[in-house]
This record gives sequence, C-alpha cells and structure tokens, in this order.
Amino acid sequence: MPDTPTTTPDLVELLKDAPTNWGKWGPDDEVGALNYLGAEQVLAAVRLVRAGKVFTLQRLIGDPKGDPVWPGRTPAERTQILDESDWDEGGKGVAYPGGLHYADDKINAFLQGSTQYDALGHLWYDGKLWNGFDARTTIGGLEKASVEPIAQRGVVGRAVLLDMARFRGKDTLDKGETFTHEDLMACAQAQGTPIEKRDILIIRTNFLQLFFEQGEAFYEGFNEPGLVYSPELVQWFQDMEIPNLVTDTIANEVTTDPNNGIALVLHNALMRNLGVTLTEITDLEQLAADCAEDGQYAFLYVAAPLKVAKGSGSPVNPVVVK
Ligand code: UVW
Repeated sequence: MPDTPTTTPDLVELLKDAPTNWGKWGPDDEVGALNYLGAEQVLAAVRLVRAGKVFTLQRLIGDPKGDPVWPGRTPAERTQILDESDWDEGGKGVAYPGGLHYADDKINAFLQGSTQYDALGHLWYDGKLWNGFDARTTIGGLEKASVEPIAQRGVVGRAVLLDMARFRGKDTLDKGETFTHEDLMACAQAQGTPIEKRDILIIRTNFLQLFFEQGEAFYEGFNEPGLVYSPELVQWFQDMEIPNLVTDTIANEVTTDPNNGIALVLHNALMRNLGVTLTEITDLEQLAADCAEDGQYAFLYVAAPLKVAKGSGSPVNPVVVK
C-alpha cells in the first residue's frame, strides 16, 4: 500500500453528508440498488440481443499464469481427490458394478479470490453495514446482507462497456490512475452510446495485464487505477440509479484515494451507503475487442453469484449477450 497522509480523515467524517438508500426498499432489504432492475429493465436489455454473440467474463480459476488477488488473499487451490490412478492395483477407487471410474476434486478458495460479487455486507465503517444492519451481525458469517439474497435474485439488465483504457489511448491504465463520472460520460459519448439510467456499468482498465507481465512486482506499491471519490460522483450514481458496478480490477476503484489517503472510499459510499453491488476481477478483453469492432457498447448482462449461506461474496461467471 502507498503511504497515507498522517492527517487521513476517517470515513465517518468524509461521508457525513453523503446520500444513503438505507430504508428505501424496506428495513430488511439485502440487495440494495439491484431493486432498480425490474421487468422493464430486463425486457429492454433483451431487445439489445441482435447477433447472438455470447461472452463470458470470468477469469480462469487456477490459471497456470497465476490468479490476481487482493493483497493478503491467496489464489484458490484445487486438489485432485480421485482420478484414474485410484483404480490402479491397490488404489482407493471403489469397484462399482459395471466398471464406473470417475474424477473428483475440491477447491479451497477465498470467496473473493476470483471474479466475484461482493455481498452488500462485505465491507463497512462506523459499526453499520448496508441498510443500517449492525456490523456485529457479520461475526462468524454474514447474518444480514450476505451474498445469498443477491444469488437468489440474480442480476439481469442493460450493461454498458466503458473502455477507459482505449478511450485514453493506452494498453492499460497506470497504477493509481483515476477517473471520474464525467470521464465515464465522455468515454460513453466517444463510443457513441450514452449511459442511461439504471445501466449496469462495466469499466475496462486492462490493469491486470500488468499482473501477468510483472508477476510479484505487480504488488509493489499496490494501488489500482479506478474511479475516485467525490461528492458529485456519488450523487451521480444515486441520480442515475446505477445498480451494479463491474470492473476488471481487483477492487473496483482507485485503491488509495489520492485526495484524502483513505482506502476504498467508494466501497463505502456506493456499496454500504447506496447499495450498489460490486463485481470485480472480470476479464473484459474479448468483449472489448468485439465492441470496438461492431460499435455495440450496450448489451444484455446476466449474472448470478453462487448461493453461499452467510457468504461475504461469491465467484461468478457473468454472461453478456449481443
Ligand atoms: C476488499 O474489500 C478488501 O476487497 P474486494 O472488494 O476486492 O473484495
């Protein structure tokens, strides 16, 4: 992590006048701004399917080239439990009638260690989660605002790709590089597809290419590029009723805000306070190349994280259809 100023304010102070959606969908709501995605949004998104092109946005779990993860997390470990060798002489394979053999394996994984949805209760400040739930409800597993209600509901709507790397004429955005909601609108304008109310935003930085090029050096002075907090940006998300922010970075926003030294401000201002769902570590390369070719930057987006009881997040393989 980069050094932070000694005068770093805390989130309570920084966000004291920031908007919240607590209570907007009732005191028990656990899916927040996903409530903006109703039948009207689903049907409008389906009408964007024209060519039958399908893209999956998940990164490979167990990539031989490595799995990028937030510092302190470790990539998933897959262990082979059964394979053909278990039916060799003296092996542990059971002799099923008919000669059945099979392969079994398991993974030991951080639920946020690959392409994932964050539960709304994944992160908080001042002792309160999304919708005002008490942070003590996280002890031993999320009793409130876990990933399960998001998984039960699913996420379907119109999404817009905002190719910030291409817009800035770069292969990848740089460490700590920031952009604002105004940059997103300018990017959308340049792509010929303005952002509409209730759009799912998918932002491409291609920053994780540097993980594959640099190996461990990638984590030195870890500071991902991304959106940077301002009261105006938070208000814009609120006014635009953005349900879901999807990025190809590990944590969706500039890691350390250059203006105040605080880590992951937008996780709090957008997810904890407004209920915007966050989706991270997506692979947008094939989709972005296709959008550059056919000029269609808005499309149907479908995703459902896994139904993990009390989970603070879950792996996901989002699907885009054009
Ligand atoms: C943290 O919240 C620390 O990370 P992420 O949102 O990437 O899971």
